Amino acid sequence: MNVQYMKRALALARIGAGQTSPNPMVGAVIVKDGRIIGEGYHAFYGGPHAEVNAIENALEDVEGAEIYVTLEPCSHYGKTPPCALKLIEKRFSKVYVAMEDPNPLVAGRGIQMLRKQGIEVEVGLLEEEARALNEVFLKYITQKKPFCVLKAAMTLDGKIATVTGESKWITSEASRAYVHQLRHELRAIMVGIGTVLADDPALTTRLEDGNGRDPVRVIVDSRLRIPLEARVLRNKSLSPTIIATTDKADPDKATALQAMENVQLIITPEKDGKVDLDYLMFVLGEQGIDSLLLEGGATLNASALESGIVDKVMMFIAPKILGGQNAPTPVGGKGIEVIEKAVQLKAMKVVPVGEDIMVEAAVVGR
Ligand code: AOF
Ligand code: ZN
Repeated sequence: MNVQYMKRALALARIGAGQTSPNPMVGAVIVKDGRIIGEGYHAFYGGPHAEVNAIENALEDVEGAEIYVTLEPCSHYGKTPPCALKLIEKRFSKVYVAMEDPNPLVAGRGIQMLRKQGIEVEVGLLEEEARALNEVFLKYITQKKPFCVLKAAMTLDGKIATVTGESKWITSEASRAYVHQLRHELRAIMVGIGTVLADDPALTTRLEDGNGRDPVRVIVDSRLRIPLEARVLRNKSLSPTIIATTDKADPDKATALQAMENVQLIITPEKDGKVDLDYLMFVLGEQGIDSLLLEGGATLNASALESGIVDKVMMFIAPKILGGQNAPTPVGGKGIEVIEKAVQLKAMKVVPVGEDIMVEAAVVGR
């Protein structure tokens, strides 16, 4: 057993980032006599699975070889036949699996199939890394709701804008580039109407190489205050803009918006006079949106945390201090009164990004 081979398989899997959704990123490495003889990964949604690509790329006969796969080989007939069968057919001697596939269609059956045919299977090598890599897939395949990342950029004293509302630019160029990479990798981006009225953002992906994929833009606007000239409605993007509103909004405005090219309306029931975010996540999930970057604004961030839709937070912190009693912070709303009821986070990680730091943590479900 060699951890390095699984590390390599995880690195291969990552190459598929942004291309495989809503399917997982998967990598595979074939080892014979202590040498890597084949490598593969799942390159794009609907394409061949990692194991098949690795076998295809192998430089020698794979019979008797070992294979390291970051996800349990599948057992179902989907867009491709089961990979577990392929491994049996090719007479692999041993399969190292980082984690079981949470897809209800697989869920241990792939491992079972292999073992039944006398192939040794070892599960759990670098499992934690594999789970982190596919955190989006893990949530989406089991709950059919998007994995939601709350992102905010602030000063060291926790301000997301000055007292006069100026927020361009708090963090460095490096942090902004990081965020554009996130916009490319996650399927949707969500902001509140307050942000649209204040900044008129385009919410597109701008990567240096120009190859970014735009996220689906979701604007939470319970009273349809969005101006018809807003950039998110006008700029040409291959991704649609979704306006999430309630049945209390002006029906004429709704009709006008619906008539616009590339614009879609989602009407949710009212919750405390606002869009029901949990219901919205359900509808977005139904549309195949597996992941969402919440670039909130204080009010929407508070509602999102309160309604329990947030899975992860990413706080970019710049080496600046702004002060100001009334300068906004990333989470507004009414606030929580007792520390005991705070939103709990775990697995906190600190990543230096240019001259800033990024603090990342998972929300502990309540
Ligand atoms: C992938 N790539 O390398 C592996 C996957 O729709 P299908 O037929 O491509 O099947 C998708 C399911 O197959 C996916 O949800 C996961 O459970 C399993 N494994 N999927 O896209 C891969 N190994
Ligand atoms: Zn497969």
